[in-house]
Amino acid sequence: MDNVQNTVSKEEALLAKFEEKVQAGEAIEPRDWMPEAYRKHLIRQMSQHAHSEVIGMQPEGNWVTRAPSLRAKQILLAKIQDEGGHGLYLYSAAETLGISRKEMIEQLHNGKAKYSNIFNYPSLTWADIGAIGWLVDGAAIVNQVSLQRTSYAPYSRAMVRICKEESFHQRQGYEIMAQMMQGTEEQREMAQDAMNRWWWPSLMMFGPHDTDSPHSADAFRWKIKRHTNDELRQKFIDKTVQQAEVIGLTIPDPDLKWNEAKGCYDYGRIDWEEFNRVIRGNGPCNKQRLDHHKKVHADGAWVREAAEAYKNKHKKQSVNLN
Ligand code: FAQ
Repeated sequence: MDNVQNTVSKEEALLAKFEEKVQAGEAIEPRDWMPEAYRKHLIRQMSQHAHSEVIGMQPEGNWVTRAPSLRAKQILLAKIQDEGGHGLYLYSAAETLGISRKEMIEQLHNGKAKYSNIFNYPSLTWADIGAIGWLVDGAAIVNQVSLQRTSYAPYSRAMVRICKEESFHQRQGYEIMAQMMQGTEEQREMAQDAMNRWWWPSLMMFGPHDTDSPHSADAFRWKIKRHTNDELRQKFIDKTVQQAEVIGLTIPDPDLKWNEAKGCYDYGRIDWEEFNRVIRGNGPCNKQRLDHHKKVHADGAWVREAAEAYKNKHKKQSVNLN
């Protein structure tokens, strides 16, 4: 009985110290004690984030062979490669929480882990590549700038690096849209059509409204989140409306209106039924995205086996030398 009580009071003391540290704004490192719920919360969010980066390569990959110039192709290739790199930083950061990359991929494949709603839409024209860079990376940056100060240190460090690259991504997308808006009537229509299709799903990227966000309370208590879903969504809207105006694009929202009293834009109703349908696996491209990931993952098994064999060979050699 004494032993049980000792363990309980030791656990309570550790929890109190952890909460104190988080409240003081100190970062949590992998070797620090942390409550199981904090660890699980981070694994959920970080693995979802990593999967999003990697699955997010697919809609853009669709246009590599059809980029309209060598310059455009080089830029797009570099961007897609960056996204793969972001996935790798994030998987590595999540592994410090005691989950393996293999387990995370299994959870993606069996539907236990999600990835961002946005990557379940098709990229139909070259203007979609502009819209993805400008709107999707634009939304991702707003969210990730805030996550640079998240309480878990490996996640925060990954975010600092990722944000630098995302700014370049956002600009390449905006450049494509700006160029198309200076082009022919058909090109302008193509850019507006891409804007119409990507605008609302981009707003959904920030997650449900604060009143319907079950994870936010813990995320704030533990300083994983620094701003709410709605605050970040508003920030993105206010920034993007002006950028659209400059190049002559119309935001597809008849209720969008500057609110002088609040100092921000009011916007129309987001279709949460669509959001829920998409994140539950029934969006236009969910099956295609997951099937492709599964196939490529299986095709790459020999690379993982070769890397493992190489590592083991070197381990043996260094043991022999000692
Ligand atoms: N998509 O209680 P909350 C990128 C789920 S990277 C799908 O508010 P939370 C770069 C949520 O998981 C984009 N599901 O959750 C790029 C939860 O369900 P669960 C990825 C979503 O975690 C560009 C339920 O709804 N970025 O784009 C989404 O507190 C171009 C309730 O939600 C990140 O992942 C969604 N959008 O807040 C790459 C950022 N939103 O898990 C390639 C890090 C919510 O209980 C090309 N993540 N859900 O089954 C976050 O900041 C947060 O996780 C939020 C959601 C804000 C996304």
